[in-house]
Amino acid sequence: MQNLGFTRSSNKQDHILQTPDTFVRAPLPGMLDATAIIHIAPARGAGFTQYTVEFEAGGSFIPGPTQTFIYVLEGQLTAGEQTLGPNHYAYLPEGTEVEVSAQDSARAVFIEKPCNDLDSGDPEPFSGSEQAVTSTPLAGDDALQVRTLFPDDPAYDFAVNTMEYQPGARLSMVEIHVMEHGLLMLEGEGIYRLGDHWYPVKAGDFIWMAPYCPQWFGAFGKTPAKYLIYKDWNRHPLA
Ligand code: UGY
Ligand code: MN
Repeated sequence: MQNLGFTRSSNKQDHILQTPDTFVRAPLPGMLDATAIIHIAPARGAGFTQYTVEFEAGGSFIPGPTQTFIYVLEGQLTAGEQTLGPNHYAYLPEGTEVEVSAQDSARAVFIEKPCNDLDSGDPEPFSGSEQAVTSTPLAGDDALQVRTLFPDDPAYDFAVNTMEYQPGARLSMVEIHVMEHGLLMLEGEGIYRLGDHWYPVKAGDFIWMAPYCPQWFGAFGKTPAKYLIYKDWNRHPLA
């Protein structure tokens, strides 16, 4: 498609908006009939990686030894003993070696973070279905529901949540905080404020927010907007 150099994607000092027209695919070690879209990595200053893996039918991937969170977007994956369908997730602690494979084509988010373990205990593997998690309203707003996918346990040094906004719902404040975010729009659309820019965003878009990036979201359209969001968590900033 000829777009004459136009894109909604943007790469600013404290944030990135990456829209699907600018996604670049490349294989990673351990992949067979699969490819990765690396959304964010330490090369850009992040403390984690987030990428989408696209599996062809029969494709497989053995992630590296870093602790890894997997969230299935489409299709079905087998990870070791487990079968993960759409909206299912799994966490693999550091050092786990598991082959992730797809009988038919599938897509999944992979998030990896070097472990900051201190003396907080060993993180255990877990898995689940996002839809089975009870949601809680953010700051008492029933129109903005958060699902926390990680156990509430200091052994885990990052968190991944989903946030679902009814049309018209919005964050009650502009947040500015030390944690960074990797965010994938799963459904719907809205306006994201990042730094001093306001971007129209929709399902399929990826956003990275550096520490202290001013951030705010408001949903529009006729259906809910929902995103998957990573943040570093549970550790002192000097750790
Ligand atoms: O968890 C968060 O910091 C979340 N409220 N941030 C965001 O949605 N941009
Ligand atoms: Mn935030």
